[in-house]
Amino acid sequence: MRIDILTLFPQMFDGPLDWSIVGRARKRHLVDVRLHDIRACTHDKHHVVDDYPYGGGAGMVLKPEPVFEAVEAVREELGSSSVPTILLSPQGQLFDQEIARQLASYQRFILICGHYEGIDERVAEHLADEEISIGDYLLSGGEVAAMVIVDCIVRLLPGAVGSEISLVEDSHTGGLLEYPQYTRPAVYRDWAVPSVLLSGNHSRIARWRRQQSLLRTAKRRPDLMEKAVLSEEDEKLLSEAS
Ligand code: 9D3
Repeated sequence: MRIDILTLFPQMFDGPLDWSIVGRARKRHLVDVRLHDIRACTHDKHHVVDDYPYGGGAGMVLKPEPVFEAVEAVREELGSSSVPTILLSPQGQLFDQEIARQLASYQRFILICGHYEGIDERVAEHLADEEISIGDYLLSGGEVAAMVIVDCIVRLLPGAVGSEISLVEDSHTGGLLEYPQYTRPAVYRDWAVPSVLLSGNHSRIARWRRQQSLLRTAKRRPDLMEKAVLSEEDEKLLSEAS
């Protein structure tokens, strides 16, 4: 997979994508992440990338020309005019695991990071294929959002994570929160690990974990509970706890 990231601040990406799963995936050539400085696509003496908003108002707006040129340069380098191009913006579709899986199936795509107070709307209308937001809060730019998306997608690539984890997790938790985990020591500062986990009774442990997942999802994320598909056994585990 190849991901081209267009940004005014390529140095922000020094570090975050060099470690852990993403760093290892890059070293193993499972993914090629390339950064492009949008400012390099200006042709005036002062490399101006922003301008005042038409109609007035506070702040500056990222000009369309350098963004269009930066995307077109990448598309030409890749020899394809149809590389999926995603604009990161607070107005975009909410990023979730389903969108991550969809992007993970692409051979390549381009991420455009906005900054300043916004970006000329013609980028969203005539250059980008999709607009994505990572959540309902304001960031100072799309860079951190791009890092979130790259991290999330790279760990879905075959070979990026130990196969056990990637295969088991989604199917097993079925949209519920995870159960609590513990490791040694069995007692730390007077806080004991739940005794069921030390019992060696694997079916009891499995039931307890499932029950914990159900209970904490119901309590903390009722929105996920509405979408979850529950078995009769699940309903029993939920009701016996209350
Ligand atoms: C909606 C706010 N805009 C109206 C004045 C200004 C604005 C603020 C912050 C425009 C862009 C930004 C920078 N944010 C992103 O580029 C961004 C983002 C985000 O802020 N939250 C969640 N996901 C994303 S993806 C890109």
